[in-house]
Amino acid sequence: MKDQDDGSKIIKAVLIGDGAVGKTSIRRNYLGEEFIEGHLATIGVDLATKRVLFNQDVVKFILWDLAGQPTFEKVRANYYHGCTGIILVYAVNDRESFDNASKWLVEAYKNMGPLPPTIIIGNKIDLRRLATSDCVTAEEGQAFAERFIEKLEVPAVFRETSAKTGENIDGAFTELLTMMSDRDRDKDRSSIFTGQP
Ligand SMILES: Nc1nc2c(ncn2[C@@H]2O[C@H](COP(=O)(O)OP(=O)(O)O)[C@@H](O)[C@H]2O)c(=O)[nH]1
Ligand SMILES: [Mg+2]
Repeated sequence: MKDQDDGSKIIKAVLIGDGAVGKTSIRRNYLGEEFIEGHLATIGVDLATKRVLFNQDVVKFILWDLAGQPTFEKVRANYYHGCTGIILVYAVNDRESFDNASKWLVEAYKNMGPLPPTIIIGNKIDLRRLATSDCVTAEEGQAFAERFIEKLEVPAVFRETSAKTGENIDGAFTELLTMMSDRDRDKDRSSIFTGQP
């Protein structure tokens, strides 16, 4: 956790995943903004902030919303820095976005090293019952998350959401913030023993 000039704390997390899976919509829903039906591709990077309770402090939570297009890879690289949480999103009705999920973690790893607490989100569950092609199941999402946790030893949870109906969005962020604050507290505790800042 970083201190700003005015002494207040900030924490940062980054939204990653293919284009059009709903990253911006998830962020908007979390911030209480209305759902937009059309897709306006995020250009480069967007930022949103919210005040949240974090280890008994009110802190500024910064969410980086990165453009998913491969052409923005260089732009994205800067924004991973200093993030202590990841929100990885795919859409349940877009199998390719699920297949690409591990590529996103590889990109994050390239830029951050060992990964911070991560929430893996299967979004657009409201579309599952309408879908004509086969959707990614909750079991597949959970299995992917478990493989990831085991392989990289990262605290991670899997949740399914709808940014349209708002289902599970707040819960997903609460889980992420809990993992992030646990990690932060563990760090503080270990620095007491080692004397490291
Ligand atoms: N039905 C439905 N549509 C969604 C959901 N989330 C996003 N969308 C739509 O999917 C498109 C892409 O969303 P956007 O948030 O811009 O995706 P991003 O590129 O990942 O930021 C938009 O047309 C949204 O309205 C959802 O949970 N359900
Ligand atoms: Mg976007």
